[in-house]
Amino acid sequence: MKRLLTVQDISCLGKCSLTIALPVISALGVETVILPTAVLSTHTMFKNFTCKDLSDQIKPITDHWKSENVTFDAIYTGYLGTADEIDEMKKVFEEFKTEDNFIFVDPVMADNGKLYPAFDLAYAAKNAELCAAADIIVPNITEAAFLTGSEYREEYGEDYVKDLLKKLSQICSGVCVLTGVSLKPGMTGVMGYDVKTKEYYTYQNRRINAAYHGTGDLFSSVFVGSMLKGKDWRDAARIAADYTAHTIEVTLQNPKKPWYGVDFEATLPDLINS
Ligand code: PXL
Repeated sequence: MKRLLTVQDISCLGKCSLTIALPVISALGVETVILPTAVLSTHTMFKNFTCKDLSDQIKPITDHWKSENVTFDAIYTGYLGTADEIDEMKKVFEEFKTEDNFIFVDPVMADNGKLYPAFDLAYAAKNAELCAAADIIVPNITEAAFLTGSEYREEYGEDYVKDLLKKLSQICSGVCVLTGVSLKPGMTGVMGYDVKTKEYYTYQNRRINAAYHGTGDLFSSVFVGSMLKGKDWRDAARIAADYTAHTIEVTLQNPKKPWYGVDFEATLPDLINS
Protein backbone atom coordinates (compact mmCIF):
# COMPACT_ATOMS: atom_id res chain seq x y z
CA MET A 1 0.00 0.00 0.00
CA LYS A 2 1.23 3.49 -0.82
CA ARG A 3 1.83 5.85 2.09
CA LEU A 4 1.11 9.58 1.92
CA LEU A 5 1.87 12.33 4.41
CA THR A 6 -0.59 15.19 4.47
CA VAL A 7 0.14 18.41 6.33
CA GLN A 8 -2.79 20.75 7.05
CA ASP A 9 -4.83 22.10 9.96
CA ILE A 10 -7.56 20.30 11.85
CA SER A 11 -10.71 22.39 11.75
CA CYS A 12 -12.68 20.40 14.32
CA LEU A 13 -16.03 21.39 12.79
CA GLY A 14 -16.41 22.48 9.21
CA LYS A 15 -15.36 19.66 6.88
CA CYS A 16 -12.15 20.87 5.28
CA SER A 17 -8.40 20.21 5.36
CA LEU A 18 -7.55 17.14 7.47
CA THR A 19 -11.16 16.16 8.22
CA ILE A 20 -11.55 15.70 4.46
CA ALA A 21 -8.06 14.50 3.49
CA LEU A 22 -7.83 11.71 6.07
CA PRO A 23 -11.16 9.96 5.34
CA VAL A 24 -11.06 10.51 1.58
CA ILE A 25 -7.47 9.45 0.88
CA SER A 26 -7.79 6.48 3.26
CA ALA A 27 -10.99 5.42 1.48
CA LEU A 28 -9.05 5.41 -1.79
CA GLY A 29 -6.80 2.74 -0.28
CA VAL A 30 -3.77 4.88 0.55
CA GLU A 31 -2.22 4.90 4.03
CA THR A 32 -2.63 8.49 5.22
CA VAL A 33 -0.18 9.87 7.76
CA ILE A 34 -1.18 13.27 9.15
CA LEU A 35 0.78 16.22 10.48
CA PRO A 36 -1.63 18.80 11.94
CA THR A 37 -0.38 22.38 11.65
CA ALA A 38 -2.99 23.91 13.95
CA VAL A 39 -6.22 23.01 15.71
CA LEU A 40 -9.13 25.35 15.05
CA SER A 41 -12.60 25.09 16.57
CA THR A 42 -14.04 25.58 13.06
CA HIS A 43 -12.71 26.72 9.70
CA THR A 44 -12.18 30.44 9.29
CA MET A 45 -15.49 31.17 7.57
CA PHE A 46 -17.19 30.88 10.98
CA LYS A 47 -17.01 33.86 13.32
CA ASN A 48 -14.97 33.73 16.55
CA PHE A 49 -13.04 30.55 15.72
CA THR A 50 -10.29 29.48 18.13
CA CYS A 51 -6.84 28.52 16.85
CA LYS A 52 -3.92 26.76 18.53
CA ASP A 53 -0.82 26.89 16.37
CA LEU A 54 1.17 23.63 16.33
CA SER A 55 4.18 24.74 14.27
CA ASP A 56 6.53 23.93 17.13
CA GLN A 57 5.46 20.28 16.81
CA ILE A 58 6.54 19.85 13.18
CA LYS A 59 10.22 19.31 13.94
CA PRO A 60 9.90 16.91 16.91
CA ILE A 61 7.29 14.81 15.10
CA THR A 62 9.23 14.59 11.84
CA ASP A 63 12.53 13.97 13.71
CA HIS A 64 10.88 11.01 15.36
CA TRP A 65 9.70 9.66 12.00
CA LYS A 66 13.20 10.10 10.59
CA SER A 67 14.64 8.09 13.49
CA GLU A 68 12.15 5.33 12.61
CA ASN A 69 13.25 5.45 8.94
CA VAL A 70 9.74 6.31 7.79
CA THR A 71 9.33 7.11 4.08
CA PHE A 72 6.44 8.51 2.07
CA ASP A 73 5.29 7.94 -1.52
CA ALA A 74 3.92 11.48 -1.60
CA ILE A 75 3.68 14.56 0.59
CA TYR A 76 0.56 16.71 0.23
CA THR A 77 0.35 20.11 1.91
CA GLY A 78 -2.81 22.19 2.18
CA TYR A 79 -3.76 25.04 4.51
CA LEU A 80 -0.72 26.05 6.57
CA GLY A 81 -1.10 28.75 9.19
CA THR A 82 1.96 31.00 9.10
CA ALA A 83 5.01 31.94 7.05
CA ASP A 84 7.21 30.23 9.70
CA GLU A 85 5.28 27.05 9.14
CA ILE A 86 6.08 27.23 5.44
CA ASP A 87 9.78 27.45 6.34
CA GLU A 88 9.35 24.36 8.53
CA MET A 89 7.64 22.57 5.64
CA LYS A 90 10.47 23.36 3.25
CA LYS A 91 12.79 21.57 5.70
CA VAL A 92 10.40 18.60 5.87
CA PHE A 93 10.44 18.38 2.07
CA GLU A 94 14.26 18.31 2.12
CA GLU A 95 14.22 15.55 4.74
CA PHE A 96 11.66 13.30 3.07
CA LYS A 97 12.01 13.95 -0.67
CA THR A 98 13.44 10.97 -2.56
CA GLU A 99 13.87 10.15 -6.24
CA ASP A 100 10.73 8.02 -6.16
CA ASN A 101 8.20 10.19 -4.36
CA PHE A 102 6.48 13.45 -5.23
CA ILE A 103 5.43 16.63 -3.48
CA PHE A 104 1.92 17.95 -4.07
CA VAL A 105 1.26 21.51 -2.90
CA ASP A 106 -2.18 23.05 -2.71
CA PRO A 107 -1.23 26.64 -1.83
CA VAL A 108 -4.47 27.28 0.07
CA MET A 109 -4.71 30.98 0.91
CA ALA A 110 -7.37 32.74 -1.17
CA ASP A 111 -10.49 32.54 -3.32
CA ASN A 112 -12.80 34.86 -5.26
CA GLY A 113 -10.08 37.49 -5.62
CA LYS A 114 -9.34 37.74 -1.87
CA LEU A 115 -6.92 36.28 0.65
CA TYR A 116 -8.49 34.26 3.50
CA PRO A 117 -8.74 36.19 6.81
CA ALA A 118 -5.52 34.78 8.32
CA PHE A 119 -3.21 35.74 5.41
CA ASP A 120 -1.39 38.74 3.94
CA LEU A 121 0.85 39.44 0.92
CA ALA A 122 3.98 38.31 2.77
CA TYR A 123 2.34 34.93 3.29
CA ALA A 124 1.50 34.76 -0.41
CA ALA A 125 5.16 35.37 -1.26
CA LYS A 126 6.20 32.60 1.15
CA ASN A 127 3.70 30.26 -0.43
CA ALA A 128 5.45 30.75 -3.76
CA GLU A 129 8.64 29.41 -2.13
CA LEU A 130 6.75 26.28 -1.12
CA CYS A 131 5.42 25.86 -4.66
CA ALA A 132 8.98 26.11 -5.95
CA ALA A 133 9.83 22.97 -4.00
CA ALA A 134 6.83 21.02 -5.34
CA ASP A 135 6.44 18.52 -8.18
CA ILE A 136 2.80 19.45 -8.69
CA ILE A 137 0.84 22.52 -7.60
CA VAL A 138 -2.92 23.09 -7.74
CA PRO A 139 -3.76 26.76 -7.09
CA ASN A 140 -7.11 28.28 -7.96
CA ILE A 141 -7.10 31.40 -10.16
CA THR A 142 -7.02 33.77 -7.18
CA GLU A 143 -4.08 31.94 -5.61
CA ALA A 144 -2.24 31.86 -8.94
CA ALA A 145 -2.73 35.62 -9.28
CA PHE A 146 -1.27 36.18 -5.79
CA LEU A 147 1.59 33.71 -6.39
CA THR A 148 2.64 35.34 -9.65
CA GLY A 149 1.76 38.98 -8.90
CA SER A 150 -0.77 38.93 -11.74
CA GLU A 151 -4.06 40.74 -12.11
CA TYR A 152 -7.06 38.73 -10.84
CA ARG A 153 -9.87 38.57 -13.39
CA GLU A 154 -13.40 37.24 -13.06
CA GLU A 155 -13.95 37.30 -16.81
CA TYR A 156 -11.22 35.84 -18.94
CA GLY A 157 -10.41 33.65 -21.94
CA GLU A 158 -7.92 30.88 -22.55
CA ASP A 159 -5.07 33.36 -23.13
CA TYR A 160 -5.32 34.67 -19.55
CA VAL A 161 -5.27 31.12 -18.15
CA LYS A 162 -2.31 30.11 -20.32
CA ASP A 163 -0.47 33.24 -19.26
CA LEU A 164 -1.04 32.38 -15.57
CA LEU A 165 0.20 28.84 -16.21
CA LYS A 166 3.32 30.13 -17.96
CA LYS A 167 4.04 32.42 -14.99
CA LEU A 168 3.42 29.54 -12.55
CA SER A 169 5.87 27.42 -14.53
CA GLN A 170 8.57 29.92 -13.61
CA ILE A 171 7.87 29.04 -9.97
CA CYS A 172 7.18 25.27 -10.14
CA SER A 173 9.11 23.23 -12.68
CA GLY A 174 6.86 20.14 -12.53
CA VAL A 175 3.13 20.21 -13.26
CA CYS A 176 0.98 23.31 -12.65
CA VAL A 177 -2.77 22.75 -12.50
CA LEU A 178 -5.15 25.70 -12.24
CA THR A 179 -8.52 24.93 -10.66
CA GLY A 180 -11.84 26.73 -11.00
CA VAL A 181 -11.14 27.54 -14.65
CA SER A 182 -14.29 28.42 -16.61
CA LEU A 183 -13.65 28.43 -20.35
CA LYS A 184 -17.27 28.16 -21.53
CA PRO A 185 -20.52 29.49 -20.11
CA GLY A 186 -22.03 27.00 -17.65
CA MET A 187 -18.81 25.00 -17.44
CA THR A 188 -15.87 24.90 -15.03
CA GLY A 189 -12.86 22.70 -14.48
CA VAL A 190 -9.09 22.66 -14.67
CA MET A 191 -6.30 23.59 -17.00
CA GLY A 192 -2.88 22.11 -16.38
CA TYR A 193 0.57 22.55 -17.86
CA ASP A 194 3.37 20.02 -17.76
CA VAL A 195 6.46 22.21 -17.64
CA LYS A 196 8.83 19.50 -18.87
CA THR A 197 6.81 18.35 -21.89
CA LYS A 198 5.20 21.80 -22.46
CA GLU A 199 1.81 20.07 -22.82
CA TYR A 200 -1.50 21.56 -21.72
CA TYR A 201 -4.48 19.61 -20.47
CA THR A 202 -7.97 21.07 -20.18
CA TYR A 203 -11.02 19.47 -18.61
CA GLN A 204 -14.38 21.20 -18.33
CA ASN A 205 -17.38 19.91 -16.45
CA ARG A 206 -20.82 21.40 -15.72
CA ARG A 207 -20.67 24.42 -13.42
CA ILE A 208 -22.96 24.17 -10.42
CA ASN A 209 -24.16 27.44 -9.05
CA ALA A 210 -23.10 26.94 -5.44
CA ALA A 211 -19.93 27.63 -3.48
CA TYR A 212 -19.03 25.40 -0.57
CA HIS A 213 -16.12 25.47 1.76
CA GLY A 214 -13.70 22.53 1.60
CA THR A 215 -14.36 21.65 -2.04
CA GLY A 216 -10.78 22.58 -2.94
CA ASP A 217 -9.54 20.18 -0.25
CA LEU A 218 -11.85 17.48 -1.57
CA PHE A 219 -10.56 18.02 -5.10
CA SER A 220 -6.90 17.90 -4.00
CA SER A 221 -7.40 14.82 -1.81
CA VAL A 222 -9.00 12.84 -4.65
CA PHE A 223 -6.39 14.15 -7.09
CA VAL A 224 -3.36 13.10 -5.04
CA GLY A 225 -5.02 9.87 -3.85
CA SER A 226 -5.80 8.88 -7.45
CA MET A 227 -2.22 9.58 -8.49
CA LEU A 228 -1.03 7.23 -5.77
CA LYS A 229 -3.41 4.61 -7.14
CA GLY A 230 -1.48 4.83 -10.41
CA LYS A 231 -3.43 7.42 -12.38
CA ASP A 232 -1.66 9.89 -14.62
CA TRP A 233 -2.05 13.50 -13.36
CA ARG A 234 -4.54 14.31 -16.14
CA ASP A 235 -6.82 11.37 -15.30
CA ALA A 236 -6.47 12.13 -11.60
CA ALA A 237 -7.51 15.77 -12.19
CA ARG A 238 -10.56 14.68 -14.21
CA ILE A 239 -11.63 12.11 -11.61
CA ALA A 240 -11.25 14.72 -8.87
CA ALA A 241 -13.21 17.37 -10.82
CA ASP A 242 -16.06 14.95 -11.60
CA TYR A 243 -16.27 13.71 -8.02
CA THR A 244 -16.24 17.23 -6.58
CA ALA A 245 -19.03 18.36 -8.93
CA HIS A 246 -21.08 15.26 -8.10
CA THR A 247 -20.63 15.87 -4.36
CA ILE A 248 -21.75 19.50 -4.65
CA GLU A 249 -24.87 18.36 -6.52
CA VAL A 250 -25.69 15.78 -3.87
CA THR A 251 -25.12 18.37 -1.12
CA LEU A 252 -27.54 20.78 -2.80
CA GLN A 253 -30.24 18.11 -2.56
CA ASN A 254 -29.84 17.89 1.22
CA PRO A 255 -32.98 19.55 2.65
CA LYS A 256 -30.97 20.80 5.64
CA LYS A 257 -28.74 22.78 3.23
CA PRO A 258 -25.46 22.63 5.13
CA TRP A 259 -23.67 25.94 4.40
CA TYR A 260 -20.27 25.17 5.85
CA GLY A 261 -19.20 22.05 3.94
CA VAL A 262 -20.16 19.35 1.45
CA ASP A 263 -21.70 15.93 2.12
CA PHE A 264 -18.72 13.93 0.89
CA GLU A 265 -19.72 11.16 3.32
CA ALA A 266 -22.72 10.48 1.09
CA THR A 267 -20.72 10.24 -2.13
CA LEU A 268 -17.56 8.40 -1.03
CA PRO A 269 -19.05 4.99 -1.98
CA ASP A 270 -19.59 6.31 -5.54
CA LEU A 271 -15.93 7.34 -5.73
CA ILE A 272 -14.67 4.00 -4.48
CA ASN A 273 -16.96 2.01 -6.78
CA SER A 274 -16.15 4.07 -9.88
O1 PXL B 1 -10.57 24.74 2.83
C1 PXL B 1 -9.44 25.49 3.05
C2 PXL B 1 -9.28 25.84 4.51
C3 PXL B 1 -8.64 24.97 5.35
N1 PXL B 1 -8.47 25.24 6.66
C4 PXL B 1 -8.97 26.36 7.20
C5 PXL B 1 -9.65 27.27 6.41
C6 PXL B 1 -9.78 27.02 5.04
C7 PXL B 1 -10.43 28.01 4.19
O2 PXL B 1 -10.86 29.04 4.60
O3 PXL B 1 -10.17 28.36 6.98
C8 PXL B 1 -8.78 26.63 8.66
